[in-house]
Amino acid sequence: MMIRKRDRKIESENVIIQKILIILSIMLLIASFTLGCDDSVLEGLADDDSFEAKLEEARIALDKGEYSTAINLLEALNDANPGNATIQQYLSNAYAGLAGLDTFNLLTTIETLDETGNSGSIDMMGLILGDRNGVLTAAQLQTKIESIENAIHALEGISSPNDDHRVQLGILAVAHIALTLGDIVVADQGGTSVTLTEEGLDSQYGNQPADFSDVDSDTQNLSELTADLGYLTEAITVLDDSDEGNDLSQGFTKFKSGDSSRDKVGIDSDNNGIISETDLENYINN
Ligand SMILES: [Ca+2]
Ligand SMILES: [Ca+2]
Repeated sequence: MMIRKRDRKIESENVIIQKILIILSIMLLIASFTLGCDDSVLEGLADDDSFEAKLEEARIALDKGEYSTAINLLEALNDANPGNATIQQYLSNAYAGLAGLDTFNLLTTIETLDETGNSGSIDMMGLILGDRNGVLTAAQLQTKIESIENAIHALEGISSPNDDHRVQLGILAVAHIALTLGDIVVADQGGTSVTLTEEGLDSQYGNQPADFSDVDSDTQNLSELTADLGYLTEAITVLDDSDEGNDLSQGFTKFKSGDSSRDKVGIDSDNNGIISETDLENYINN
């Protein structure tokens, strides 16, 4: 009897340890998705009060949505500490925020992307970056493209990107593709604004097929769009492995490769890993 009791005690201790381990691994998972709040990266630099204080100041500015302040602080920090992944990620957050994309709160942004409806279409970005109908002026397109490019370049500077960085880069890539396509349509059709939704872009052309052969190559920016496609593909791989972003990975996959249930082609309409002028025309036309 004594032995059985002890067995049972050991058994119940094991259950408790298992529960603690499960809770710990859930906490770790959450922590990996809220890297913005992770202070462990500061460990080696803890004795540098001014560095830590400035980084904290930037973090607070990011959290308040004071992106220009954050950029000024972080650009200075980045110059003084080249190659620091935390600074580079924060800098990317700040530039993305300036464009209207809150990558500092990555999980919230993932949820918002899921909720913008028409998952898999350009609408998920148009409705975040534009007004409530997805409308952006030509001037807004220019400044947002520039900010998103700065946000992408900041992350590209990270030598060993982790999963958070890859997801962030994928979201930025979709934003960059959407804004660039809007810019191409404005260059092609004239006008002072564009509705950055599937329906809005389609309505610009009516029954006429889109033809971008007369849009200059700087505006089309095809090599950067192909790089975006690569980042999008990497983000899908990361999101597929996480429960958090499963809906988003499906939306991204449809945006990339098409949605047969709606007879809609993807932004890489022939799925060859390269974005061509024909891909962009096909996306509008089909
Ligand atoms: Ca044309
Ligand atoms: Ca292609």
